Amino acid sequence: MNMQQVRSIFLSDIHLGTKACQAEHLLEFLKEYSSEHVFLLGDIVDLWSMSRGGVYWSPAQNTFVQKMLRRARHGEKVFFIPGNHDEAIREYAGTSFGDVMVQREYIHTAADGRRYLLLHGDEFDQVTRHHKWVAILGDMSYNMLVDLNIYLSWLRRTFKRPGYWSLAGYAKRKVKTAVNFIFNFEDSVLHHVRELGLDGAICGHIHWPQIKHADGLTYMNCGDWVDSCTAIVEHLDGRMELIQWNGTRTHPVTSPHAASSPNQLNQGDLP
Ligand SMILES: [Mn+2]
Repeated sequence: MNMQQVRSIFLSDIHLGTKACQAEHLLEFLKEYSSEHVFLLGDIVDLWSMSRGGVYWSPAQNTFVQKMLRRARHGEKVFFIPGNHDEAIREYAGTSFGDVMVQREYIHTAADGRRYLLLHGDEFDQVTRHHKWVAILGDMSYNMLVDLNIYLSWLRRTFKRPGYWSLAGYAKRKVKTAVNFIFNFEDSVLHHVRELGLDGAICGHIHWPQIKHADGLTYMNCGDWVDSCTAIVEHLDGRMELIQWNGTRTHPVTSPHAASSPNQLNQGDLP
């Protein structure tokens, strides 16, 4: 076994229990890295979607859980900070399952002495925080919109109304909203970190992998294992790196979204 030794691995938004979860890729990634700490930053188990009627639990998902328990048993420090999709586990903050420690949030001191707030991040998402129903509707709205557009076009033709309601125009406005959403989220997290006097934060939730430096602070987002297949690792000297898993660790390790400025986002890139 030729594993790369790192100090910490940060993972979020794995969404176990759903078909979308890319557990096989996650297992490949974990095979390549051994670490002193593993931090699971929320939405690890998607209790929310499971309770809405569909539990999908693959052998790979099972293996992931077993590997985590095993790593914890063998002396790696494994922390679980629940997110909004595994919110029920927040009740157990301060306790541990096996050797996996559950925390509401955590301050991690990196090898270089920098201190980072570890959190899931949903408390900084103004949409899920104040309007849970908007988030639920958001999941379904795009598909509904496409259906609606077909119906509206038929209606307009039937009643011989001029003009055409543009789905493309709507999508463009949605992208702008999504970009603002990401910026607002990142700003709110950094604002909180500054108030706490820390050096940065590592979070998840918005499925938008990122390492970004602003005003002497570092914002890091692990991304997810549904779509982007990304993780953050801390090297032995405290250097943080965003890894995009493409089946090999020799893949260039820049932000998967670094090439596209936020103004050039495609509809498919929405978090
Ligand atoms: Mn979340």
